[in-house]
Amino acid sequence: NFVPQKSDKFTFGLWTVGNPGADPFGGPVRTPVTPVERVHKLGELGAWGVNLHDNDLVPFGASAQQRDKIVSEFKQALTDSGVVVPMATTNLFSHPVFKDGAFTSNDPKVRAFALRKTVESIDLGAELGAKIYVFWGGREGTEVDASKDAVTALKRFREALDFLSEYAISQNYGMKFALEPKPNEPRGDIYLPTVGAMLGFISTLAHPEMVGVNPEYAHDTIAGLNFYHAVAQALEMGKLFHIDLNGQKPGRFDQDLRFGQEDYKSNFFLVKLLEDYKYDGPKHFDAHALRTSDPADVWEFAKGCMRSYLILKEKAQQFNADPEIQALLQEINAGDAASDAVLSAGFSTENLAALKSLDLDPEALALKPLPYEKLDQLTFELLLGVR
Ligand code: GLT
Ligand code: MN
Ligand code: MN
Ligand code: MN
Repeated sequence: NFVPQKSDKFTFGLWTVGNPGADPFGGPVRTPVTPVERVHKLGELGAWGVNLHDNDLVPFGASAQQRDKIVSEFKQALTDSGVVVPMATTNLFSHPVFKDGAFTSNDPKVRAFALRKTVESIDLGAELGAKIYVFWGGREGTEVDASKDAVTALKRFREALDFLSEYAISQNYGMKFALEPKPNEPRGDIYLPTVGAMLGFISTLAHPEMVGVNPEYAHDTIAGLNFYHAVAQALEMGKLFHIDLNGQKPGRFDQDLRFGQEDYKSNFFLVKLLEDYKYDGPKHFDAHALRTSDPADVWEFAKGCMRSYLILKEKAQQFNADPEIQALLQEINAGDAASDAVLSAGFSTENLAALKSLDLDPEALALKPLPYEKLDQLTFELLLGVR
């Protein structure tokens, strides 16, 4: 039970299971195993894929010869382990050159450098088979708003994305882009901080059809937003290209905890959403083990992410099959044929007349029982395994 299968499409970033446990107050606490070893172990544990930044695999500044050697060894590991690379991305945040942003830097040379690095990283992703390319604008923001014009910053970000879309199309890579919002950290404020902001921005791009979002549980939760609602909007728009699952307490620094570690109820509604609406993309765990973990515990972390998802998936099936819960939902959602017909027919002179002639008594409607206390308690009991 709860054994991950390839068909679950669980993925991890090389940077997640390779996280050495450093934080702003202390250095690394464990020596990560090599990318090749990480891939083998992920394969053993039942993960479907591994994702990477260019520099998770090829160190910044490596020669072409070094790059080719590293990449060919990595490809061999992928073949041997049966693990695929569904998503790739660029590290545009670690090197000091990006300290004031990459695509939105005021310095055109920095912007050009970021663009060229991303072109090369897209090539690497394509070579490894990635069909999704993520853009997380970690340093695209400010602490000092006098330093950058926010309108100009958006224009620069668009310029870069349009260039890169055209590039990927010109190479026939068949790639889709997924933009990942985050409100803050490492910058004081990051541009396009929410899923909704990204969705709005996408409609202004040259190739909106190839661009969607990569929402992350922790990023919305830091800001106190309802992640389930944000993901639902992206999904409803056909823009949920990728998802980053993890754990996070609201109002804190970016914790990137194991999926399922915090707020079971919101994790449950998230998993239920993905399952009920048959989200078919990768389920990426963008998280890392606690700083207190030793190397063995890192793999417990990875197993835990996948197992928690599968447990919540079973709970969603149980919820959908629970007679008492379903009866309540039916009661709450009971329709009225005449009103439904008017609401779904759209505007016309005849339908406007039909709307006006509906028998609608607000006093009576307000008395309709909404037993949400009961419903939420049943949900709680189901999740805690006492139903
Ligand atoms: C970094 C960030 C994540 C992004 C990764 C992709 S890197 O770990 O915190 O949320 O998804 O660039
Ligand atoms: Mn992420
Ligand atoms: Mn995060
Ligand atoms: Mn993070």
